[in-house]
Amino acid sequence: MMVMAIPYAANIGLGPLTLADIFTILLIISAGILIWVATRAKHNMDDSSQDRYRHKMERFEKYWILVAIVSIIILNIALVGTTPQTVTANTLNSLGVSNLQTQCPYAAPGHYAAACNNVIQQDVNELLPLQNQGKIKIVVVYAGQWYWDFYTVASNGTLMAAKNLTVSPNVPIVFLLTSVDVNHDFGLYSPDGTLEFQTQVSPDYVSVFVYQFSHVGPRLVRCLEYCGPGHWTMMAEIYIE
Ligand SMILES: [Cu+2]
Repeated sequence: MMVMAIPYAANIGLGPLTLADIFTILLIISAGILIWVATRAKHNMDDSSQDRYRHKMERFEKYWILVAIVSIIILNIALVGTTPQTVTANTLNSLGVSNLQTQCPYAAPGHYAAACNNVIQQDVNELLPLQNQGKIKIVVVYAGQWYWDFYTVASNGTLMAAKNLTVSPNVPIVFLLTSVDVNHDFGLYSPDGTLEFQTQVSPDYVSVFVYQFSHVGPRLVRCLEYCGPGHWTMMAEIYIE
């Protein structure tokens, strides 16, 4: 089987830990500059030196804003092509898939699942030939207060409830996710507690997310959007083997 590393940000050394490190370092630098500015601000300056001081600080402020803007631009450029949305779109495009539906017909609360069933089945039918050729694996996820229901797809397109969902590494998994009630967020953690990816799961909408696992082992799914008092119990496991 061909091993292809999907270039997620997390896979190119910009994972959550590194980003936390960068954030901490920037925080310390910012605090240092704040303290430096505060200790140099004199209370009892005469008018002319106060004017000069104000001008100096105004100039400094402009440079500081420029640093922030340039940093944001550089970070955005560095992440081009590696955001999950781009990776999902590129992977599907390279497989010739362009017709996936995401918007379900309008439904009243309590009827979201029924409204999205047809959309999910259409998407499944569109993806089915690829799964039957072994090029992808389809996983359908229904989220609700407070559970995750997983389904795999048989070769004829029938959804089958998966009690212990097991998928293979090194095959793009196409997740089709929807919610039967409120907004949830599908967060997937590797065994060492690193967040591998997360994607929004909304009622009346089908989220499409492509991910390829590179390591075997169990994964923990947690809800990352507060969805009521049982939110913290909303956990499930997926096995990669
Ligand atoms: Cu939730």
